[in-house]
Amino acid sequence: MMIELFELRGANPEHLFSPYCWRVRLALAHKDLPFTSQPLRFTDKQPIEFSGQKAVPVIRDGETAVNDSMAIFSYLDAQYPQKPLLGDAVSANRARLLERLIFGALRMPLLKILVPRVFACIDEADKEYFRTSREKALGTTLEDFADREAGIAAFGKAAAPLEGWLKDQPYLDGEAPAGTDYLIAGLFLWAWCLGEQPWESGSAVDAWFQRILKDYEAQHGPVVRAA
Ligand SMILES: N[C@@H](CCC(=O)N[C@@H](CS)C(=O)NCC(=O)O)C(=O)O
Repeated sequence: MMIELFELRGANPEHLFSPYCWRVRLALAHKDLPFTSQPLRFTDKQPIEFSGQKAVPVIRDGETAVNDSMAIFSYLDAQYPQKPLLGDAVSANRARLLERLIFGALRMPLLKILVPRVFACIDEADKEYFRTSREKALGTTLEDFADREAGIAAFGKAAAPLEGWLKDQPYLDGEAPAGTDYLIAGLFLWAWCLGEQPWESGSAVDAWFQRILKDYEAQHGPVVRAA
Protein backbone atom coordinates (compact mmCIF):
# COMPACT_ATOMS: atom_id res chain seq x y z
CA MET A 1 0.00 0.00 0.00
CA MET A 2 1.16 3.50 -0.83
CA ILE A 3 2.24 5.96 1.88
CA GLU A 4 -0.51 8.47 2.74
CA LEU A 5 0.50 12.03 3.63
CA PHE A 6 -1.95 14.08 5.71
CA GLU A 7 -1.02 17.69 5.15
CA LEU A 8 -2.29 21.24 5.51
CA ARG A 9 -4.21 22.93 2.67
CA GLY A 10 -5.52 26.41 2.04
CA ALA A 11 -8.94 27.40 0.71
CA ASN A 12 -7.68 25.86 -2.55
CA PRO A 13 -7.08 22.18 -1.69
CA GLU A 14 -3.99 22.21 -3.92
CA HIS A 15 -2.47 25.20 -2.15
CA LEU A 16 0.05 23.75 0.32
CA PHE A 17 2.13 26.04 2.49
CA SER A 18 2.92 24.40 5.85
CA PRO A 19 6.72 24.38 6.35
CA TYR A 20 6.57 21.06 8.22
CA CYS A 21 4.43 19.40 5.56
CA TRP A 22 6.76 20.68 2.84
CA ARG A 23 9.70 19.07 4.63
CA VAL A 24 7.99 15.70 4.33
CA ARG A 25 7.02 16.18 0.67
CA LEU A 26 10.63 17.04 -0.15
CA ALA A 27 11.87 14.02 1.84
CA LEU A 28 9.49 11.64 0.06
CA ALA A 29 10.55 13.06 -3.32
CA HIS A 30 14.22 12.68 -2.31
CA LYS A 31 13.71 8.97 -1.70
CA ASP A 32 11.56 8.59 -4.83
CA LEU A 33 8.72 7.29 -2.67
CA PRO A 34 5.25 7.59 -4.23
CA PHE A 35 2.49 8.79 -1.89
CA THR A 36 -1.11 9.87 -1.86
CA SER A 37 -2.03 13.23 -0.36
CA GLN A 38 -4.88 13.88 2.09
CA PRO A 39 -5.07 17.68 2.20
CA LEU A 40 -6.74 18.94 5.39
CA ARG A 41 -7.85 22.26 6.81
CA PHE A 42 -6.60 23.31 10.25
CA THR A 43 -10.01 22.36 11.66
CA ASP A 44 -10.21 18.92 9.98
CA LYS A 45 -9.03 16.95 13.01
CA GLN A 46 -11.07 13.76 12.61
CA PRO A 47 -9.02 12.33 9.69
CA ILE A 48 -5.82 12.36 11.82
CA GLU A 49 -7.39 11.08 15.04
CA PHE A 50 -5.68 7.74 14.42
CA SER A 51 -2.30 9.46 15.02
CA GLY A 52 -3.24 10.37 18.60
CA GLN A 53 -2.53 14.09 18.18
CA LYS A 54 -3.78 17.12 16.24
CA ALA A 55 -0.99 18.44 14.02
CA VAL A 56 0.08 17.68 10.45
CA PRO A 57 2.17 16.34 8.80
CA VAL A 58 1.19 12.75 9.56
CA ILE A 59 2.11 9.81 7.39
CA ARG A 60 0.36 6.46 7.37
CA ASP A 61 2.40 3.62 5.98
CA GLY A 62 0.42 0.40 6.18
CA GLU A 63 -0.20 -0.11 9.90
CA THR A 64 2.25 2.58 11.00
CA ALA A 65 1.32 6.20 11.75
CA VAL A 66 4.06 8.78 12.29
CA ASN A 67 3.65 12.47 13.09
CA ASP A 68 6.20 15.28 13.45
CA SER A 69 8.42 16.11 10.47
CA MET A 70 11.68 15.17 12.24
CA ALA A 71 10.24 11.85 13.42
CA ILE A 72 9.00 11.18 9.88
CA PHE A 73 12.54 11.74 8.52
CA SER A 74 13.89 9.16 11.01
CA TYR A 75 11.11 6.73 10.17
CA LEU A 76 11.73 7.06 6.42
CA ASP A 77 15.47 6.43 6.88
CA ALA A 78 14.80 3.35 9.01
CA GLN A 79 12.16 1.91 6.68
CA TYR A 80 13.54 3.07 3.31
CA PRO A 81 17.33 3.30 3.70
CA GLN A 82 18.00 4.46 0.11
CA LYS A 83 19.39 8.02 -0.07
CA PRO A 84 19.56 8.72 3.68
CA LEU A 85 18.07 11.97 4.95
CA LEU A 86 19.66 12.09 8.38
CA GLY A 87 22.31 9.37 8.14
CA ASP A 88 24.05 7.72 11.08
CA ALA A 89 23.47 8.67 14.72
CA VAL A 90 26.13 11.40 14.79
CA SER A 91 25.00 13.06 11.58
CA ALA A 92 21.31 12.75 12.55
CA ASN A 93 22.09 14.49 15.82
CA ARG A 94 23.89 17.30 13.98
CA ALA A 95 20.94 17.72 11.62
CA ARG A 96 18.68 18.09 14.68
CA LEU A 97 21.00 20.69 16.17
CA LEU A 98 21.09 22.63 12.91
CA GLU A 99 17.35 22.43 12.60
CA ARG A 100 16.99 23.87 16.09
CA LEU A 101 19.45 26.70 15.43
CA ILE A 102 18.31 27.73 11.97
CA PHE A 103 14.65 27.19 12.64
CA GLY A 104 14.91 29.24 15.84
CA ALA A 105 16.50 32.08 13.88
CA LEU A 106 14.22 32.06 10.82
CA ARG A 107 10.80 31.18 12.20
CA MET A 108 9.90 34.47 13.91
CA PRO A 109 11.04 36.72 11.04
CA LEU A 110 9.05 34.55 8.63
CA LEU A 111 5.98 34.59 10.86
CA LYS A 112 6.04 38.39 10.93
CA ILE A 113 5.96 38.40 7.15
CA LEU A 114 3.59 35.49 6.60
CA VAL A 115 0.86 35.65 9.23
CA PRO A 116 -1.40 37.95 7.16
CA ARG A 117 -0.84 35.81 4.09
CA VAL A 118 -1.73 32.59 5.90
CA PHE A 119 -4.87 34.25 7.22
CA ALA A 120 -5.82 35.40 3.72
CA CYS A 121 -5.36 32.04 2.02
CA ILE A 122 -6.93 29.61 4.51
CA ASP A 123 -10.46 28.31 4.12
CA GLU A 124 -13.30 30.38 5.65
CA ALA A 125 -13.96 27.44 7.98
CA ASP A 126 -10.45 27.87 9.47
CA LYS A 127 -10.34 31.63 9.97
CA GLU A 128 -11.79 31.90 13.46
CA TYR A 129 -9.76 28.92 14.73
CA PHE A 130 -6.54 30.28 13.23
CA ARG A 131 -7.07 33.76 14.63
CA THR A 132 -8.00 32.59 18.14
CA SER A 133 -5.26 29.96 18.46
CA ARG A 134 -2.49 32.13 16.99
CA GLU A 135 -3.46 35.27 18.90
CA LYS A 136 -3.34 33.25 22.10
CA ALA A 137 0.11 31.84 21.21
CA LEU A 138 1.51 35.21 20.05
CA GLY A 139 -0.02 37.18 22.90
CA THR A 140 -1.30 39.86 20.52
CA THR A 141 -3.59 40.33 17.53
CA LEU A 142 -2.51 39.06 14.11
CA GLU A 143 -2.56 42.65 12.87
CA ASP A 144 -0.34 43.95 15.67
CA PHE A 145 2.09 41.04 15.35
CA ALA A 146 2.57 41.30 11.57
CA ASP A 147 5.44 43.51 10.40
CA ARG A 148 6.60 42.71 6.90
CA GLU A 149 9.49 45.15 6.75
CA ALA A 150 10.92 44.17 10.14
CA GLY A 151 10.46 40.51 9.20
CA ILE A 152 12.35 40.88 5.92
CA ALA A 153 15.23 42.72 7.64
CA ALA A 154 15.43 40.10 10.42
CA PHE A 155 15.24 37.26 7.89
CA GLY A 156 18.18 38.70 5.93
CA LYS A 157 20.34 38.83 9.06
CA ALA A 158 19.34 35.37 10.22
CA ALA A 159 19.95 33.83 6.78
CA ALA A 160 23.42 35.40 6.36
CA PRO A 161 25.31 32.30 7.60
CA LEU A 162 23.41 30.17 5.06
CA GLU A 163 24.36 32.58 2.30
CA GLY A 164 28.06 32.21 3.21
CA TRP A 165 27.85 28.44 3.43
CA LEU A 166 26.04 28.09 0.10
CA LYS A 167 28.64 30.19 -1.70
CA ASP A 168 31.10 27.35 -1.06
CA GLN A 169 28.93 24.32 -1.80
CA PRO A 170 25.66 23.71 -3.63
CA TYR A 171 23.68 22.25 -0.72
CA LEU A 172 23.67 22.63 3.06
CA ASP A 173 24.52 18.92 3.26
CA GLY A 174 27.35 19.11 0.68
CA GLU A 175 27.50 18.18 -2.99
CA ALA A 176 24.02 16.60 -2.95
CA PRO A 177 20.89 17.55 -1.02
CA ALA A 178 19.83 15.63 2.10
CA GLY A 179 17.86 16.05 5.33
CA THR A 180 19.18 19.42 6.49
CA ASP A 181 18.42 20.95 3.09
CA TYR A 182 14.80 19.84 3.30
CA LEU A 183 14.37 20.82 6.94
CA ILE A 184 15.34 24.36 6.02
CA ALA A 185 13.87 24.45 2.50
CA GLY A 186 10.48 23.68 4.10
CA LEU A 187 10.66 27.11 5.71
CA PHE A 188 11.53 28.72 2.39
CA LEU A 189 8.61 26.95 0.69
CA TRP A 190 6.31 28.31 3.38
CA ALA A 191 7.20 31.83 2.21
CA TRP A 192 7.36 30.92 -1.48
CA CYS A 193 3.95 29.26 -1.61
CA LEU A 194 2.39 32.22 0.17
CA GLY A 195 3.73 34.51 -2.58
CA GLU A 196 6.74 35.91 -0.70
CA GLN A 197 10.47 35.69 -1.36
CA PRO A 198 12.27 37.40 1.52
CA TRP A 199 15.69 36.45 0.10
CA GLU A 200 17.43 38.21 -2.78
CA SER A 201 17.07 36.91 -6.33
CA GLY A 202 20.46 35.79 -7.59
CA SER A 203 21.88 35.15 -4.09
CA ALA A 204 23.51 31.82 -3.22
CA VAL A 205 20.49 31.05 -1.03
CA ASP A 206 18.18 31.76 -3.97
CA ALA A 207 20.18 29.46 -6.27
CA TRP A 208 20.04 26.71 -3.61
CA PHE A 209 16.28 27.12 -3.16
CA GLN A 210 15.68 27.09 -6.92
CA ARG A 211 17.70 23.87 -7.30
CA ILE A 212 15.60 22.14 -4.66
CA LEU A 213 12.35 23.50 -6.10
CA LYS A 214 13.31 22.45 -9.63
CA ASP A 215 14.12 18.88 -8.56
CA TYR A 216 10.85 18.62 -6.67
CA GLU A 217 8.81 20.06 -9.55
CA ALA A 218 10.47 17.72 -12.04
CA GLN A 219 8.95 14.86 -10.04
CA HIS A 220 5.63 16.27 -8.83
CA GLY A 221 4.78 19.14 -11.18
CA PRO A 222 4.47 22.87 -10.50
CA VAL A 223 4.02 24.08 -6.93
CA VAL A 224 0.86 26.17 -6.40
CA ARG A 225 1.83 29.66 -5.29
CA ALA A 226 -0.44 32.44 -3.99
CA ALA A 227 -0.44 35.64 -6.05
N1 LIG B 1 6.79 19.77 15.24
C1 LIG B 1 5.78 19.49 14.25
C2 LIG B 1 4.95 20.74 14.04
C3 LIG B 1 3.72 20.49 13.21
C4 LIG B 1 2.75 21.69 13.20
O1 LIG B 1 2.85 22.59 14.02
N2 LIG B 1 1.83 21.67 12.24
C5 LIG B 1 0.81 22.71 12.14
C6 LIG B 1 0.58 23.10 10.70
S1 LIG B 1 1.92 24.09 10.07
C7 LIG B 1 -0.50 22.13 12.63
O2 LIG B 1 -0.93 21.08 12.19
N3 LIG B 1 -1.15 22.79 13.58
C8 LIG B 1 -2.37 22.28 14.11
C9 LIG B 1 -3.24 23.35 14.65
O3 LIG B 1 -2.86 24.52 14.65
O4 LIG B 1 -4.35 22.99 15.09
C10 LIG B 1 6.45 19.00 12.97
O5 LIG B 1 7.63 19.30 12.76
O6 LIG B 1 5.82 18.29 12.19
